[in-house]
Amino acid sequence: MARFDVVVVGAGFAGMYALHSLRERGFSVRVVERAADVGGTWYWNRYPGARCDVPSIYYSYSFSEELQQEWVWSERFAAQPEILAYLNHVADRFDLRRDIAFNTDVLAATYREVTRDWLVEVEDGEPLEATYLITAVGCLSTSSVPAIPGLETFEGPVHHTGQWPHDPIDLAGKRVAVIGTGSSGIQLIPEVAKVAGHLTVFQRTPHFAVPAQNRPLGGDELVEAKSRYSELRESCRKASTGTIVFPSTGKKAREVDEPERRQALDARWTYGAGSIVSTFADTLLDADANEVTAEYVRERIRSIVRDPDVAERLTPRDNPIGGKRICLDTNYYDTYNRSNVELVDVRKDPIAEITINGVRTQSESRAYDVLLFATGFDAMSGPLLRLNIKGRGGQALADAWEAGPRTYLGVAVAGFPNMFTVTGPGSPSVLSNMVTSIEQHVEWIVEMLENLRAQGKRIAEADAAAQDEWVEHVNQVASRSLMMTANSWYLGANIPGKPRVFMPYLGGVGAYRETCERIAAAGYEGFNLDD
Ligand code: NA7
Repeated sequence: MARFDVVVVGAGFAGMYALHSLRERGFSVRVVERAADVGGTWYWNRYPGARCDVPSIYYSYSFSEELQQEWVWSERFAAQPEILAYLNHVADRFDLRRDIAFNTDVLAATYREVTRDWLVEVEDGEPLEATYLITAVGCLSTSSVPAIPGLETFEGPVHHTGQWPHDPIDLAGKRVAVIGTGSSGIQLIPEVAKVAGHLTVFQRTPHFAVPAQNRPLGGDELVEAKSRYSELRESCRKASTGTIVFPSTGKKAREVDEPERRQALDARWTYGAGSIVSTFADTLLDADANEVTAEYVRERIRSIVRDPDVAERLTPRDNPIGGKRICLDTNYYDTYNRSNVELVDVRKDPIAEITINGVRTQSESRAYDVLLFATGFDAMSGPLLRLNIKGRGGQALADAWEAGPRTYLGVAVAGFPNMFTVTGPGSPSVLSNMVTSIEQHVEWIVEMLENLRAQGKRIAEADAAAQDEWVEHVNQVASRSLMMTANSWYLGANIPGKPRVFMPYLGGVGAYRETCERIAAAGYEGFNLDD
């Protein structure tokens, strides 16, 4: 059986960097990846319009000065093909593929108490043994397709945005249905509308979207950023979202008069990106303050969408703005002014079934050639639970997390020695620039393994009491935010039966990094270390 110091699961941004860092420090590593190549999220989410919502200058690795200087981003927000090309470049440049087993899905990962190591069983391959298990599976890699009666009977192609085929799908002139209007749907819909003969969008909850204001990155802008890249990266590491955003006014919404309010919101609407949510200091803390920004966006929707009835259906009223992840759009609302686009509100007219040639709602049957699901993911805990992990005493992670994920710092789990979860639940992860958070986690984990090695220790396990305290802290920070009141995937609300627990840590990337550093400096406080 092949034996390694570390088995890493996943070859996206996190797994690739973990491999590089560990190898540089002399650990033997094998990465297992279920896809045929590197890229993670950017390998799978190839749907038309797929684009990052963090500026490309910041949504990239900072660990290599040469890499960040040589790579040329063409747009403010990079599209999926460019990010995937970047990750392929990284894989080539650092010769990563030789230690990655592709097309290798993990069936089970089991901690063996006698040998004090991990056994990783994979489909169609030899099992692997390793002292340490690092999960780098991403937060949004388990697609969720709703169980709609009759789905299996549909005779045309059916695709989910998170598992988009590699060969182009011909949508020209076709009758297309898109189900779901979160970030993925909002990016996909304008692209489909341009080519489809007819597009029906099945919407359950309207989401708030603001214009991305994407644009080509002028040569000067990139050159200027590169000339002070280390300073920009340092700011990202300290920032609460791990990226540089349009700064908040720092004022409460009700502290400013109407002209100043409007001017502040206009500035952020024109600038683009999600910073509209932080225009005022209390947007996510006070429901009345939240209404100020929410109403501003609602007014914008009404001014873009010509049919008042459609505009009203597109207007979010159920959730505070920012309660769900704000979507960045390019011509999303304007798409509903096209004559080939129709919007169905499935709360008023629920989908009853999918038939061999279409979708039947309670009031109407419509025929389609293609069905596209943009229905999201079993987020954060989903990708970890599908690994079928068993820890000390044969306890399944699924059982330990029956009432929702519990971790220490989002990086370790009591009862699961020598397992580390990159951007796991309980860390800032999806509330941040993922690349900043991934680098921080990987560096922290690798440093810990080096420390263990230097001390002649082999085992690190989160202490149950330290974990309880961390979970309590994560919940307490979340309880202050209006994000707790939205039915979002942050809370698992999109998956029927999933425990309602706020999974990411809202304390901010900068403060979280300081906590992790303090814990490391104190000899990995909250971990039980053993020889
Ligand atoms: P999201 O944000 O979870 O959006 C999924 C969408 O699919 C959302 O509009 C859901 O409505 C809708 N949905 C889910 N199930 C159904 C059913 N059964 N019927 C109708 N509509 C349904 O996933 P995305 O992929 O868009 O974005 C995920 C993240 O990726 C995003 O936040 C970025 O970080 C990148 P709902 O709102 O639940 O009523």
